[in-house]
Amino acid sequence: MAHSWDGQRFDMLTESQRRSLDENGFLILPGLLSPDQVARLVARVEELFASEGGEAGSEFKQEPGTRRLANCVDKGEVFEEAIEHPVVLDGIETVLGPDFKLSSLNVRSANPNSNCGQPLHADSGAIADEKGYYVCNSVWMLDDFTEQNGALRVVPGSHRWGRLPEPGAQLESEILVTGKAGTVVIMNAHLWHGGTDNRTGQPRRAMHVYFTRGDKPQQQYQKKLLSPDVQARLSPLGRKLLALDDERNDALGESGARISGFLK
Ligand SMILES: O=C(O)CCC(=O)C(=O)O
Repeated sequence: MAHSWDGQRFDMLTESQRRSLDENGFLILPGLLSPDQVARLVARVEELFASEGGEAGSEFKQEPGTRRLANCVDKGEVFEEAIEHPVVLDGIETVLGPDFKLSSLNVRSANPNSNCGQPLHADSGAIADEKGYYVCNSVWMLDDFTEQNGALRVVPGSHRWGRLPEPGAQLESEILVTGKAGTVVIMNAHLWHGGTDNRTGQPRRAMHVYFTRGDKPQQQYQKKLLSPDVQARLSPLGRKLLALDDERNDALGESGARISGFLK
């Protein structure tokens, strides 16, 4: 079945893509965004870095060697649109099942010539529980990810191991995820992964549209963070994805807020 988003039609994931996501823990979707969509996202991201300055990312975490933004749904319609991408939502549902919501929407830019490589980790330090997987991320490449500029590394299949990596773990089976700007990677966030050093003179920018299962707290409690204006103009799907009318989410409140896989 096809669905439209921002004027384009998209086919949903095939059975073989779903199987690959299930087995490997990630799925690379090249060309999901047009050059124009990437340019709009990059323009807004750079405006925010300029206006937020040293505060950028502080609603969540700041990270040496990088620039970060947090709470992005509140910071531009391009981000409100992003959370509704039908193919991304299909990938998230493949991992989490039908009961899921946005956990956070953050941006991470690996600085030029920086040792900003991250330890292998699972997002939010999450280990699948008796109901299964409960965190799933999507990594939107706003620049090409290359072997040199701080691409994502992943350990295929590690989401099925039911444990977290030891500090400093290095595995021969890890691979680098490269691709062109406009590629989106659906990533079971229990998968062991991390950013790598940027050895080029240009930033490597990515957007992380991060989801969690309905019975878990959001990393950033959206109902408290979103301005009344943004809340008022959201679509019914947007409200649902942000859990704005969800008493269960209100009860979970801020209990999971600001938990990272490794940043203190
Ligand atoms: O931006 C990346 O390449 C990965 C970032 C990541 O895994 C994180 O910040 O937890």
